[in-house]
Amino acid sequence: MPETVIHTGNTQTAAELSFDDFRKIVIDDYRVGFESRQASIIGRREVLTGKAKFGIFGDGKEVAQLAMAKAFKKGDWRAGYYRDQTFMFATGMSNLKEFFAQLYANPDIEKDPASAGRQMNCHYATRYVDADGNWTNQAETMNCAADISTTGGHMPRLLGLAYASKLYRQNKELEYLKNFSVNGNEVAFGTIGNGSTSEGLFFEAFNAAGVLQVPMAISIWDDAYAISVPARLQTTKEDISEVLKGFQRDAKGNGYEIFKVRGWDYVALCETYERAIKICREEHVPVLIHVVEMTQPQGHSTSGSHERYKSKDRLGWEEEHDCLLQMRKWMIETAIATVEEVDALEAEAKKHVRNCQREAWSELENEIKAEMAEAVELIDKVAQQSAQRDELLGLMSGLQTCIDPGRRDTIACIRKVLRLTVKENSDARQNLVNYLAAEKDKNTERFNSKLFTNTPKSPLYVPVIAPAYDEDAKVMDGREVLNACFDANFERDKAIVAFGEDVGAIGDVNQGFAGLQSKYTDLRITDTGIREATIIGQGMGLAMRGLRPIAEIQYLDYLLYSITVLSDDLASLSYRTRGGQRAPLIVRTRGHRLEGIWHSGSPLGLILNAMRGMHICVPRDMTQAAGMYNTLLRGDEPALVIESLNGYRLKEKLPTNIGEFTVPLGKAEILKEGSDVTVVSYGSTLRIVMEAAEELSKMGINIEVIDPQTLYPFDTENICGKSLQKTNKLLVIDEDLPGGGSAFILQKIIEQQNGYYSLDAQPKTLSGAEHRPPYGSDGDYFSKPSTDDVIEAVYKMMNEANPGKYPGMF
Ligand SMILES: Cc1ncc(C[n+]2csc(CCOP(=O)(O)OP(=O)(O)O)c2C)c(N)n1
Ligand SMILES: [Mg+2]
Repeated sequence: MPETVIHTGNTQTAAELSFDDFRKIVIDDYRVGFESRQASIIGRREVLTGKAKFGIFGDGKEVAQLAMAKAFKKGDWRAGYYRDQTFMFATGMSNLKEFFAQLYANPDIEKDPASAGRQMNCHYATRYVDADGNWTNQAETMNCAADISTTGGHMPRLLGLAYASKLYRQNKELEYLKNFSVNGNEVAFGTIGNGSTSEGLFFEAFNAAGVLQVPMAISIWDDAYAISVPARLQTTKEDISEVLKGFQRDAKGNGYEIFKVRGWDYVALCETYERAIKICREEHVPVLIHVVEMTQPQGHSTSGSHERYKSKDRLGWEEEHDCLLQMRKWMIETAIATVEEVDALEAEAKKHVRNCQREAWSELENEIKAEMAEAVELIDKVAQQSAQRDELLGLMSGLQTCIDPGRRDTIACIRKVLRLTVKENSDARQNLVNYLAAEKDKNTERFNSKLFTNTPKSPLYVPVIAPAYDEDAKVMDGREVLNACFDANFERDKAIVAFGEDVGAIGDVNQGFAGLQSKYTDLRITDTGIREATIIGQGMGLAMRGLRPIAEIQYLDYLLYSITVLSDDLASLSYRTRGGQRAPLIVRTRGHRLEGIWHSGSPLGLILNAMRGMHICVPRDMTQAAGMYNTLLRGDEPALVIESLNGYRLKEKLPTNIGEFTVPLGKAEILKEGSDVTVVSYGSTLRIVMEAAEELSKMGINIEVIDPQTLYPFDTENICGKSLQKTNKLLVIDEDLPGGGSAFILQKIIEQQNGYYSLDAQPKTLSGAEHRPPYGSDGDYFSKPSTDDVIEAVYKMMNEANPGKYPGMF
């Protein structure tokens, strides 16, 4: 079994305490650990008996977490994974009742404040946004960023949480943000399983934290397995801290402090955490604590048993090295507690956990049963007046005898009753219809709400201010308009920072930030390594801690390297905490046509599908982009802004209120009025559409051109649908693949805006080719919509509608 070289520190903590105090602390720790184990055992049973759907628990990881909790202070952050229940209990950020409420998927925020029943069990979060959209005082609370199930997926966010401390310590202009930091003393604690360190995101975040020198403390819970796959197949040398030794700081330069300690050695763990976190907190040096020789008493999760893939030897070793068993032994050997005392504590703990579980279950069950009783009464009345009385009563009694009923059982029963009685018309039936509608609202709130924060601080409520122009307004390159916008905002709001590849010294590859680093320092405008995923994570962590980051992805094509973080973590944050957490990160990038396979991307279909929960802004020029930044920087929701790559050197007029005017999200703009065809497009393609419009008008065809400006939200005032009432013909044009962004737009207009009813002709899309565009201008012409393509597409629609007036062209 594992032979490990262990580094432990000195024994300061224990030595400074009286034996009695020390004893009390240890016994209390053991109680928390033991209760946590009971929660795992009972939790698993609850899944196996069908009361909960899935269970994954922190058994075998308890003792290290007790030690970690001792080093965790107010203001600190955790970003971890599903094994951390003991830590959450020990810090008080969660408790046993909440643990069970989440296991049972209770959608009540009061009962499961982490996710309101939306996340699998052992996915933690503290709430830091109140109902009015105000931040709580994070400096006075212990903080836990909302977990995600994708292993390793939280590492980029962890980097950002740690980086915020660095900014708060080094940038004295941020001292006014007292709710978020005390001189940057906060440590961001990360946890990750040994297997998940194989993920690229782990290595990317690990390297970035070493470069940035941020107070990030990563604990690796190493149980030598990742479900069934052993360390041999996961990690070079089967030992992650051994592999990472090159990161150890030394006389030659910055790096990490690396610790390795056994997961069943309480004393060594306490010493190690105390020493490691002191360095991390005081010196802002990242630390790695590799906790080895951990176990999984109940196997990986409720999905299967580990007896299938662990040898008898391994299972025997795990039993013997169970961390709580070892701690118990040590407590008895060192006279901290007698056998009788520990036995009594354990018996008491078992009872306590059982009670918490029962309460959590009955709280949910009682609510569901009360709702069911109400529904049953209404169904009964319908049945009494129905021709299908017996069948309805049968359904009703089926509902009443349902084992461990859920809300879905009641609602499904009502819907069936209403289907069966569709031809009947009684007051009782109407009452049931009304009841269903009211329940629908409640269930929408429970299960479907808060994709966005929807607080009064939402960017959707930012006042609209039109751009103002002097008569002799300066005409300049688009990039200079943006630059002036960023300058004004950086001046206005000290919490704004921007970073990305080449953003600092040269002010981004297209000069949007040119000259601003020297004006606002490299703490605010900063170069990063080539690491898209952690650029987003860095921004997300900062945004969660009260800063206003603009994270730049150099080209839209490289957004894919960060898509997991955007999709799984950032876009789902508000939803998965039911509004308890937010990260108003602005992601800036540039895209659409320029040149070549990896510099011409416009994958809006992919983006719209992956990033629901973010605003998607597609400005046609830099003035519109500036107005969107002005809006977003005053709101509290995350967004992606895609600037037009080929627009930076086009001339635009500079508004006098460049840092103040706002472009409302979801407000489509009619760029050209017309009566023949409604043409909807966005971004770079609009310039082509406008060129085509001119030529078409010479042919006697008058198109209406609409720029939705943001794809999410899309045209909230139905301007496209209303235009269709006039033209009765719709053409959607973009540069994405066929069926990508244009399909999304069609669905919005045809279905959601009822455009279908205005159509006289088949709605059409004109998109890019199915492959990526070849390099060069010819490649662009033959694979992206051109002016000729637009003219012909419109003309063809006119030809189909009126071949006499518009004869076939070819
Ligand atoms: C990105 C991703 N890939 C795969 C999975 C499926 N999965 C869930 S847990 C797990 C094993 C993780 O092992 P490890 O990191 O060692 O943590 P442990 O469960 O052993 O504590 C896997 C593969 C996932 N949740 N996320
Ligand atoms: Mg593991």
